[in-house]
Amino acid sequence: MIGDALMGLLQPRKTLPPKLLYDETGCRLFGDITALPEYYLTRTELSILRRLGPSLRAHVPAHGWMVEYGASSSLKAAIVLRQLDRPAGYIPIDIAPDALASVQSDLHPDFPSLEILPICADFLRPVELPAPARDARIFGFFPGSTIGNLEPTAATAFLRLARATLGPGALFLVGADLRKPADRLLPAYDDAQGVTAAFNLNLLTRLNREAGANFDLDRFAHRALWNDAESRVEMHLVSLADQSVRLGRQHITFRRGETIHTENSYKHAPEAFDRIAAAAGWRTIERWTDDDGLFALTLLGGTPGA
Ligand code: AVJ
Repeated sequence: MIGDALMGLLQPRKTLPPKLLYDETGCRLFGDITALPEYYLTRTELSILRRLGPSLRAHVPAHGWMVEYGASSSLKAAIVLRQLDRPAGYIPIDIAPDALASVQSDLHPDFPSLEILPICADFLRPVELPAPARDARIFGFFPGSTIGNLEPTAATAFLRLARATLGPGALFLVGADLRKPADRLLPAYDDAQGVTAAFNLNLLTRLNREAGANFDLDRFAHRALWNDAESRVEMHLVSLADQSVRLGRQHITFRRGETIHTENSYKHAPEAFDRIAAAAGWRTIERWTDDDGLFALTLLGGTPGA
């Protein structure tokens, strides 16, 4: 972890890997973010998922297996599984072993005959499905707009990898936030209560605790900005002074106003999303959005030969 952090902080334009945001406190704060009035993403995605019903069932074969990328809670899986035709199995993939254990124990009572085989892994690396799922009809599920954290080339690489994991006949339902005016986007990443600020700044608290750093939390501030050319919201931590910070044995200097770029949230227009998916061998079968066009769930299927 120190290695990852240090590498980013020694670049001319300082960055920290977004996955470091999600320690225990970070996960709790992100949970708080999803309930904020300004953070429309989670609540909008849930409303779309709840209404998929027959239109999803028309595409997904009975007795299939669902594979979920980034399964940190059972909420969305339960909503989707309930709308599928007698699903046989469910494979949640997540890096957090505790989250996986509670997903399994939360789902079991409601789906007693569903075979649940969790995989603890970083889904940006190749994952092999367990034997019972190998000859099954596979339905991949990647909710939450997590794909928006990835630059377009990385998103394509991920989707290509997912296609290899899920197999040529698989379907893949991917949630992604849509492009929209900055005055709607920015409050979602810079809320009035300061929860997102606490989430971003917690990264420094974590480095102080786990990487022997001495960031002064009063000398950095949260900043969210809309990068229109890249079509993404960026989170930064701005240095409020000229200062030097220790990280392990290194000293890192900051000029006043210099930032550490901590996260990107890409907002793809539907055509842009389709292009990214097509470059990875997927074609768009159907797309569901809310009435306000805030968020999209896109059902992908394989392109023959790709
Ligand atoms: C978990 C990546 C979907 O980008 O909206 C929320 C993370 N960062 N507020 C997002 C996040 C700041 C979130 N994702």
